[in-house]
Amino acid sequence: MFKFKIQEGLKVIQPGQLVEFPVAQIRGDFPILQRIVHNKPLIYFDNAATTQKPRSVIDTITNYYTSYNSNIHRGVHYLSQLATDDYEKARKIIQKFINAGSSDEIIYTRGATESINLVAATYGRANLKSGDEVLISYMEHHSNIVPWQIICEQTGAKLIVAPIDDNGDIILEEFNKLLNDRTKIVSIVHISNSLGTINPIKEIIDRGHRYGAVVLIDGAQSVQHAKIDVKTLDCDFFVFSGHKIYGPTGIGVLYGKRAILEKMPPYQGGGDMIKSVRFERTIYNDLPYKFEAGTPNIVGAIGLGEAIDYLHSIGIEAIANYETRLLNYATHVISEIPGVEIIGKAKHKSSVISFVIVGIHPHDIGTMLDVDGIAIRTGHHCTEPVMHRYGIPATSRASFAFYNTFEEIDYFAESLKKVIKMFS
Ligand code: 7TS
Repeated sequence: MFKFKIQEGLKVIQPGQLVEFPVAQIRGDFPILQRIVHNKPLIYFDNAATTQKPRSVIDTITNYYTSYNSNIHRGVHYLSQLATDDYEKARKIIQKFINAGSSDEIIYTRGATESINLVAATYGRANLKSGDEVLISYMEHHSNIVPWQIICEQTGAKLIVAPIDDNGDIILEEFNKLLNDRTKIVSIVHISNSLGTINPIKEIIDRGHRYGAVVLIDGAQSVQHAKIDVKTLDCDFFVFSGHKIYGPTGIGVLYGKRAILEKMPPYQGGGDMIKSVRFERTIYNDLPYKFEAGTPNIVGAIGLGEAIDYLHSIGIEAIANYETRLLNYATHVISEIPGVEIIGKAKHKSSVISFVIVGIHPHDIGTMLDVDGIAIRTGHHCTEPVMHRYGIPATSRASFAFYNTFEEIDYFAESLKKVIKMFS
């Protein structure tokens, strides 16, 4: 079925390196990759939406429910202690993973979306006033636009949007011009989910700080592809989702600098986020529990810790290297298909390829590829302003993970050619 173009792929990209990455072995770790879809082997190219889970994560979840399911922090009994230990162990794994100074700076949330909403609703509400500005970019996911719109509406602050160029890069000169003493918050995506652009976040963070702004980095598309070090970056907040990093859905992370988190009011009220409750006055809990009201996603946190351990077992640098070669190869192969236009041609890109084909609606492309067992995403990818910027309603998007192969890309390209032929 596959046209083995691996040698060609290597010639195009980095000769001699492909064999070093044990992709066949890695694929064996992901049970779902053995699936047949519409009588074809599944080719899963929708990794920017959510990633598949390795067996170790699935087993961890099963083991939790079969042997020590229990609520945390509240029980003296054995199971509760086991659950609490693993839940807190995962927090330490996450702390090390992004090099936070303390596990108290790791807040569990439902995902990147909730993490940004938390910052907007607490830090934003407490610190923004009429005339202040929140600076974002044109390539933000809706979850890094709408929470700021809501809080700007409530506080009288203004949302300012830095433009992007035709390649999908932030125009840094314009970004710099938009920074001023009124800028209180800068909130920028690290890697764009619809364009693949890798933003120069260190430069953006440093510039934001020069004007006294706090800087939030949306790492939903970056932690799984690149080593993150929040201390070196010096960002004030960093957010990501567990399900995009081979962990479960419904769990995510907000990293925040301790000094800032301590001053922030709580997000939601309820159990666990308090030290004591009197009708006259409630004393809030210490970090990180102040922001974790109610019974959390215990198994989600434990599963996320396991997912990070799994990533470590492969090595984030090896992953990044292999994914870059997949991206370069796919870019080369797809660019050669007449009629296909890639949207998002930034110099520094992650393993996302958005494209349009003149005369064929992305939904038709997605549906026809699905018949061949290929899962891609079509639509605006929750980045409607990006679509408006390029004057298109939607794109087709193939996004790769380290379990994808060069052969899959070949098969995808052949399938795409069939789609074009059918519509021509
Ligand atoms: N930020 C970015 C850059 C994203 O890509 C996404 C999700 C989010 C935030 C929100 O993450 P969530 O886990 O809280 O939903 N992006 C996508 C996508 O590209 N396709 O489906 C979800």
